[in-house]
Amino acid sequence: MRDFADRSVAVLGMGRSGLAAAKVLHELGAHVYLSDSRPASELQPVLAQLPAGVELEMGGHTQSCAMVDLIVVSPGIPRTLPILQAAEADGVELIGEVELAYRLTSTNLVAITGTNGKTTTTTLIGEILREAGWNAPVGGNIGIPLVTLAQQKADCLVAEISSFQLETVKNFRPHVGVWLNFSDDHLNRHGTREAYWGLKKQLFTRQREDDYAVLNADDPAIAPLANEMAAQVVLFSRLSTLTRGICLAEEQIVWKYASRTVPLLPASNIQLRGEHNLENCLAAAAAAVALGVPIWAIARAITNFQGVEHRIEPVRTIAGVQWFNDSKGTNYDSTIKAILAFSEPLVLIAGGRDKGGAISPLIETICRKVEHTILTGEAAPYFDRVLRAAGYETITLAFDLASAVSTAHAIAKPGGVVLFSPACTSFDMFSNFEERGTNFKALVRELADG
Ligand code: UMA
Repeated sequence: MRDFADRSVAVLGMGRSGLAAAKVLHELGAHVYLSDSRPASELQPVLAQLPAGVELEMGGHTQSCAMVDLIVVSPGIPRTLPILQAAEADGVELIGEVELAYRLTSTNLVAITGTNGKTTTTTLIGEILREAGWNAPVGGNIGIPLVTLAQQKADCLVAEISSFQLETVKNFRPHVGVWLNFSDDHLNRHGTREAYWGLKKQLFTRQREDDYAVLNADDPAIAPLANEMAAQVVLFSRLSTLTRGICLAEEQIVWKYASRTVPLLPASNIQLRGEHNLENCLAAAAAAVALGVPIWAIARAITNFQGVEHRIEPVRTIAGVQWFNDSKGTNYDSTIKAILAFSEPLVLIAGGRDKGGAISPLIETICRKVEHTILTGEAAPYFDRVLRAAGYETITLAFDLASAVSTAHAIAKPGGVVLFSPACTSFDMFSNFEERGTNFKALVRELADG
């Protein structure tokens, strides 16, 4: 499976994933054909990063990219693309970069999926393992593409895995799989909630009895799977006292196994806001105990963990108003969780490109918890309409993020919070959520103190 010498491989997409796959395959001696739908004029910075010998196609994917032994497709490109469907019908194997990474690595994988909290939990698991002295590089859907890490010598690899990446796995089998939570997301790509759920489940379907499935016992879409896993199940729960697994007892995070209750750390040690972040910590602790990490390392890493950029990230306090950047709030559920993390009077800035799904829980949460909502981006008229239909009227429409920030500055009162949590993707106005969040923070830093 690891022998790619002299095989012809088409890599679709010249983004982070495709570039990484093309480089690794080229190093392994494959004939690489790299194809992107964007024209050459937009790809100049990318071309400079490519090794000589990689064959290029730009401005679209032609039949040539299907006349190969193997196609490696980037996660942003759906496998429903006609050229891909035709190639598969002709017997060409189609995989994603994560599957390629799996075929190249001999290291155990810890893979984290879920609708929300993936990045926080993945980063925290990496921190716990680092604290314990493990060499455990972190990547996948965040940061470094998994294929870049695949051939490194390591104790294990820690990877955030998205539903997009799970569309194109075949053999992928993590030693520890974590499923954090499940709610409507990416329906514009996957079509139905069931299809999206089925993709997430892919993380566990090839696991064996010496592997571990870390599952959220509180999530009705996930908990029933505990009875059908081939892997050993480690449950975590914020809401119930489990007989086995990671849960809360007398305000401690505890690990229950074989009739024993082992305290890990006081829940109050967690620095991150929100019940969802408590769940992320429980999940990370569950993955760590599955891996046999010492308790002191789990406790110390969780205690010291300050969260990741763009997730309820404190930006600054101006005249008694705290500002938070939650640009990674790219779906309704994520924004609901961010809103619920605050008890202070709240001004919310939301909007971007809507991803669809059941919006009423978000509307209900805004009506109940948010004093004033500032809407921007493509979704603004739709959010405005559904909020007003629910009887909520403290809304301001902002032309762009800069005017949203200055409006929030004028409205928020001392003791309050301004939360930027879009509930939408950034693609209407920015390249990605990182650029959007960085932009927001720059705008907030420019505000006058008084
Ligand atoms: N492209 C084509 N043909 C098409 C469509 C796109 O050639 O039909 C090209 C684009 O012109 C572009 C490239 O494909 O050059 C983009 O590929 P991509 O969208 O897969 O993006 P990458 O830069 O390769 O980043 C991908 C992940 N992106 C997506 O899943 C959309 C990154 O996750 C991931 O970090 C990276 O691989 C490395 O693993 C980002 C993301 O938004 C963070 N993920 C989604 C999310 O978290 O919600 C799933």
